[in-house]
Amino acid sequence: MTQYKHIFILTGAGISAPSGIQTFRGSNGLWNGYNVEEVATPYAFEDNPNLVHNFYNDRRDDIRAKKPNAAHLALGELFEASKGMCENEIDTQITLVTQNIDDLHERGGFEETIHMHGEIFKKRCVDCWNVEDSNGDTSVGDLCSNCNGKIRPHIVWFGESPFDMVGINRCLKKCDLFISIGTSGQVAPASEFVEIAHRHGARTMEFNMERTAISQHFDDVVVGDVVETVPDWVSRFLQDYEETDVE
Ligand code: BJW
Ligand code: ZN
Repeated sequence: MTQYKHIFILTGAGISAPSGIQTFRGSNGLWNGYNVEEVATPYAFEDNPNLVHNFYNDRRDDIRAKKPNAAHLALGELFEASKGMCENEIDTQITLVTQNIDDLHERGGFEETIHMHGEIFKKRCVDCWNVEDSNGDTSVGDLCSNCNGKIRPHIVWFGESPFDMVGINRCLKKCDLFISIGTSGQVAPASEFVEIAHRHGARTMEFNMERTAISQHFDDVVVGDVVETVPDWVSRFLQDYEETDVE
């Protein structure tokens, strides 16, 4: 396993599900009575900003009370090893891109997580794009401290461009191992990452509770709960590294 020089990890709602954060496309695709496909759009925010603010206020309260699980912590350990911040030092660059808007990767130790769909603990101005931390509720009356423009959640809705796509594409093309964890593969462009990485020569692995709509694109599919499969893979990866180092 140690031949990998650059690992790209993509995570989705399934990694935070064991922490108690609901996924999007479970049995009925509802989040506490809200339909994500209807509420997570710029049109919904135009038509009914109160509803959208309340949706994210509820989610923020929910997420604040949750804790990182064993899968987040295992990836945090991998991050520390890649930075030489612990006894396991690895000569592998790790890029972690999450579709999740929660902060459980950061709280689990992966400090440089890229949030392609935004962050629930940030808000921004619709006019000047001034981004600020947002720990409390937001509402229609909130105005930008920079230009008095309207405030919205710093979230990527359907039809909007995900963040950091230039850097993400660069990393996808140069990684030699692509890993997808806990995502259904139903939302583009994240659903296309595996094919890009594969086309550029990467080995590809999927970790999910069940086979997904895109499982056929992966070299290896690991079916099971991420709290078991991810720590297991990370510990084997680090152990393998140590053994190769000793030789
Ligand atoms: C476990 C587990 C355990 C559970 N162990 N596994 C037709 C019309 C209009 C638009 C489109 C269209 N066709 C395509 C589009 C594009 C559109 C899209 O893909 N729509 C589809 C729904 C059809 N995409 C966009 O609009 C995106 N923008 C875009 O494409 O811009 C163009 C562009 C591209 C490239 C460069 C520049 C420009 C934007 C997408 C924004 C997505 N936003 C959301 C909501 C905001 C965030 C939030 O509020 O939280 O992001 S939608 C929602 O889905 C959320 C998620 O990040 C995203 C992905 O969901 P995820 O993470 O995969 O969750 P689930 O619930 O689907 O799956 C969970 C998985 O976990 C399951 O597989 C379980 O089995 C597994 N699991 N527990 C292991 N314990
Ligand atoms: Zn502003």
